[in-house]
Amino acid sequence: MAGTQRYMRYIVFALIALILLFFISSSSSVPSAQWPNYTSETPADPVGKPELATASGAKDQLAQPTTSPNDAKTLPPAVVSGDRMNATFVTLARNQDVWEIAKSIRHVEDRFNRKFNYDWVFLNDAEFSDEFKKVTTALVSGKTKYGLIPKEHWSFPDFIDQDRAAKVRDEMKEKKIIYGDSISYRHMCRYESGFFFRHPLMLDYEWYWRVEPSIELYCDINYDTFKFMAEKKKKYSFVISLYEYVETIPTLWDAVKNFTTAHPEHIAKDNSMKFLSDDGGETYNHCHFWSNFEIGNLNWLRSKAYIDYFESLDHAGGFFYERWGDAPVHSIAAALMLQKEELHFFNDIAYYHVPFTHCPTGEQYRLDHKCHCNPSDNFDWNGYSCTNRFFELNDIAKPEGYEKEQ
Ligand SMILES: Nc1nc2c(ncn2[C@@H]2O[C@H](COP(=O)(O)OP(=O)(O)O)[C@@H](O)[C@H]2O)c(=O)[nH]1
Ligand SMILES: [Mg+2]
Repeated sequence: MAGTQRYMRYIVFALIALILLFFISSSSSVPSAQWPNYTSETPADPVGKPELATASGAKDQLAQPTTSPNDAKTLPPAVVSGDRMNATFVTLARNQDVWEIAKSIRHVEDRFNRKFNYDWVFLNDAEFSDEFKKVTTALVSGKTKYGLIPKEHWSFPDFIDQDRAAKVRDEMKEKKIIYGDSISYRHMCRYESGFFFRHPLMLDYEWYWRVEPSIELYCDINYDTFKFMAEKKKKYSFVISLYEYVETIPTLWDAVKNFTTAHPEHIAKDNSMKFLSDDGGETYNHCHFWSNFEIGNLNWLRSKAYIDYFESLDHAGGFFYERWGDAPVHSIAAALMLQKEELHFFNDIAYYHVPFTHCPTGEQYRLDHKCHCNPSDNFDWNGYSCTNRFFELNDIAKPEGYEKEQ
């Protein structure tokens, strides 16, 4: 009996010891994993912060604040509060462009529009497919609208001599001029020059931002660019400028001069002729703003001045007898018919359209806005860019650090 009692006592002791051990092991002597607190207002400071016992790499990062530059303390609200402008994105595309425009949308949404939720208008000379609509609607945070281009805006005007136009296409093909033999590219350039802003879906809006398939944005844009345009009284903007292929526009400047002679009332007094010409307007230097990116004012494009300009050029026939691009057509209009203060260069919108990159000059800006472009790819200060002229004509100081990028 005494032996059994002793045996029972051993079992009770062993049980108590086990329970005590369990409590000790689950108490503070072994630290539990904790997330660092990024919500405080002061920059991440390792002193007094709980240690990360689970990941030694993360612990090292906290010990060296310089290696942890993301001191955005709180996540910004998902959507910026306040009013919106009467603005939309606009894309001209074919159904087969769906996956390339999907990439562009993703860039635009991630860097800008998820915070603003602006609408997006898609235009096409054929009906959009269900797939195109489904994919793009899923990606855009604002409303999406799909428009069919009326036939008369995407065909040869009756004053065009078909034989002459066909001959030009053959010659340009021989000379290997890019898109030289393409009919659809010519309709596209003419449409972007004179019609997209008059499409019924676009009539609801005052501001547009043009987006093409396969473009990229490299920095966060944390303000409403449309509001900026309105508040600063801007009408047209660009990120990349360059020289046009001469072979595509041999008589464009003559047509422009005919227009300015016929309509001197449409020419702005304080214009940007110096951007276009080095001899006071006698000849064109071929500088233009690259129109695959544009943020601009639709009312300006719908104005009598611009419509007179477009109709005058259209009747000159160069969209078909040459291969006039919408970039020089828009640029010449903006440079001559707007006051120079109404044009804007968005240094802060980091952009890529094959083959050129605009990566903002200024390291601090790039770091603050989480840019992922390589500054050595920046085209602005390259000899083939016209952006330098824009700075000189407007007498504005070039961004700090530009010399290093020349
Ligand atoms: N609907 C439609 N869109 C077109 C056509 N050709 C070009 N585009 C669009 O017009 C824009 C310019 O065309 P793109 O091929 O990018 O020309 P590039 O940038 O000058 O090489 C893009 O938004 C294209 O999606 C066409 O035949 N039909
Ligand atoms: Mg393109």
